[in-house]
Amino acid sequence: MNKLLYTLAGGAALAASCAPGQKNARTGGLPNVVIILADDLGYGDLGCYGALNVRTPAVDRLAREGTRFTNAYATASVSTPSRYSLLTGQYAWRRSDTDIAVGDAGMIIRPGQYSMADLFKNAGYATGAFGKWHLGLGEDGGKQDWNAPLPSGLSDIGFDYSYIMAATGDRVPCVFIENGRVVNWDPEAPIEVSYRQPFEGEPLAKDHPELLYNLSSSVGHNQAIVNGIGRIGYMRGGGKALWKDENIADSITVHALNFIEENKDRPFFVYLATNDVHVPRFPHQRFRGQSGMGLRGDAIVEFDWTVGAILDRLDALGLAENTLVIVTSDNGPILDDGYRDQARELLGGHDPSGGLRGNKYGTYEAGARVPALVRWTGHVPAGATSEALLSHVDLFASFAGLLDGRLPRGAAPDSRDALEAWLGRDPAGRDYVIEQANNRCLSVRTSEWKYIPPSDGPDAYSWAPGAELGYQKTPQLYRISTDPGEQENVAEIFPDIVSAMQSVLDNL
Ligand code: NG6
Ligand code: CA
Repeated sequence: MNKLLYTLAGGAALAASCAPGQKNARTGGLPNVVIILADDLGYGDLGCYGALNVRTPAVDRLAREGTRFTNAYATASVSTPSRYSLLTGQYAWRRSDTDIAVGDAGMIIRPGQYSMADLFKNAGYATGAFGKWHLGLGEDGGKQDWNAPLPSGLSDIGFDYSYIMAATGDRVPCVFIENGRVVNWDPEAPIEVSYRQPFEGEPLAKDHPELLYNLSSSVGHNQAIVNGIGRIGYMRGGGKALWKDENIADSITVHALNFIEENKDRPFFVYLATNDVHVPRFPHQRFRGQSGMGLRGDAIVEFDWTVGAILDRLDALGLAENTLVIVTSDNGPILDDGYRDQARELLGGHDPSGGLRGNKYGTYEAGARVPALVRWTGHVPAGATSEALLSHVDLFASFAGLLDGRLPRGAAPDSRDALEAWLGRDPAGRDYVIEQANNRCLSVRTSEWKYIPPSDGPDAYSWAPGAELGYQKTPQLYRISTDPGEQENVAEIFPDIVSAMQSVLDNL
């Protein structure tokens, strides 16, 4: 066995030998857990990661009071598979139905599948989900009746309470759903949704640019029009239930704050997935102009406001010390994601990728390497930076270790207990991390190398102008330790490393 493989095998054995009980003894009592998951927030988009122009004082405060990670990974460079893995501890590519979901997809995490919310609920926590869901709802994808309680939803996978958007800001239905029912449902305007055909009499964005009074589309987003913005998918009705994009962050944050307040006397788990900074970027008026980078920069300011509101409420309730807070992102950044919001033109030197190569969708580092900050006073080193290799897929088993909870057979099959690394105490972390691109190409990252296997796929997507995908017909190997920008492909110089890395993939 060559050295690399030996190390990989040794690492896995080590992880398996840690008994969860020891973890609990080391950490003491059980904290509340709050995960704040940004959308499309890049590795370089926060002040504490070197952002220019935009100020992010709340997240920067977390960096001072907790640990900031420089090698933390979402499992995928797009949303649905990334979120699926985080919440189930299973790699999304093991299933065929986990790619970017349409807005009327049926539930992807099946009732009966053991989710991260189940883990916390079974440990006595109150569990709440807020914001972007994008993992399907209901039993009958494409045929849900949005005018009635959905037959299955987040309460079937462990969430006591949920206040969510079904999919993304740019996909219909453009309504909030609270515990499986549309919020402010309007009997005068029953909701119809289709991803197949338009509804007669409903104007479409592609035919009526004059109706796009808030934001115009650059690519796609040319079907339903809601709030003066074109969307993906057809929709009719909604009336009073339709969201206003400028209020989305407020709605999500206030519901999370209320949940925290209501559950302040018992342990709680909050999964808060912001709409920021996904398209359509349309932050509230009070954030406009604050970054000097237009709507995308102002959406980062709005994201930071959400983080600050949560931290302030934890302080006010005296819960700051006993709450483990994680801030991270579902995947990397993209500038033009289908709306004319001048994200690229107004950068003013800011680099959303923080010096990494690539972007959302692709195989290169900026696709899945994301900001990650963890604060748990007294347990996580304050003001520290950790280079440990981390993957979101491990949060599940790490929390199980924290809770001393045993997992049912088959639960979270790809998740390893990496609690010590996530708490900033193990400087190494994983032996390798898997990064999934939008075409399902799986790359392997170790502390020294990044391997991208040959894969089919276009050089570019017509629907994501300017995005670099990195799909190539020949192997790519980068010595990431000395070439963090993935500039020099050394696959031909190190064939042994290529085959060792490929065998990691073959043995997954
Ligand atoms: C793409 C959308 C993009 C975004 C993405 C999913 C177009 C042209 N592009 O198809 O705007 O919604 O899907 O993003 O429609 S994610 O962060 O939820 O994965
Ligand atoms: Ca995303």
